[in-house]
Amino acid sequence: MSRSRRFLQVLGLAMLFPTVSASAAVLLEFDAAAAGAGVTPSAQGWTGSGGMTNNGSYLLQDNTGVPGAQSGEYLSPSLPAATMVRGGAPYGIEFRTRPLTDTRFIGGDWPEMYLTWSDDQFNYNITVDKFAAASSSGNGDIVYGRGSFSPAISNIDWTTPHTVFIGHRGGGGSSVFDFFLDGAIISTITDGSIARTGSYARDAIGFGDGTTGGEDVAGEWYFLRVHNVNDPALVPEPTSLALIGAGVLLLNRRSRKVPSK
Ligand SMILES: [Ca+2]
Ligand SMILES: [Ca+2]
Repeated sequence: MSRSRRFLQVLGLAMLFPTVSASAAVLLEFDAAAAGAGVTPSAQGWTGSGGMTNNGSYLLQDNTGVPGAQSGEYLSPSLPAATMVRGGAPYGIEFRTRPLTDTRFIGGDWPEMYLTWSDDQFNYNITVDKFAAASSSGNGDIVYGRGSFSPAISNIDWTTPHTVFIGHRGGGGSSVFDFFLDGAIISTITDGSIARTGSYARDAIGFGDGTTGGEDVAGEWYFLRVHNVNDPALVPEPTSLALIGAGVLLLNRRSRKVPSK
């Protein structure tokens, strides 16, 4: 390959995908579609009480038709120690989801459809909520807290699934979490607002229905990932990779017209 052609390709990559870090990596993942129908996180090293079904598109969390209140959650394999450190290195927790029934605005119901993780000092949790606190219709939110149901992302139309990305930024011994919805930054919450005592899912994530109390919630979980970057713009998406491929092809075609030196 000529130097000019190589230069054109590198230039093309830089133009098509300017912000991707070469070191961006997925640290752990469960992707329902990639796993395939019938395959649950239990088959990929996740633990927990489980109980969801995979239809080939998403994991279905639904015990609403079962008499009495149930629980069923998954805990990911642990990442290397100190992957999640308060005030430490970037990480991002990404998941695509859709609640099918509402989480009540009642303190003990926060784990009915939740996601949780812990760093070296604290445990954190968010709840997927079909309708905003105290509402039984309209749009919903992603809330944090246990009883306060404070919104990190509001006014989500859950008639379709959405992708949530929680980016960890550390510095000066403390952390903030940037909340993104479908790639757009929505809010930044300080660690102390979300932090709870506890170490469940340390250097890991857990998700699902974590309580046998309250009222069960049904919902869809499409994929869950932990990244070593804290901004979804730094995560290569399959569509972007396809664009790169198309760009390189185009440059290859064009470069045939450039005489070799
Ligand atoms: Ca609600
Ligand atoms: Ca439950």
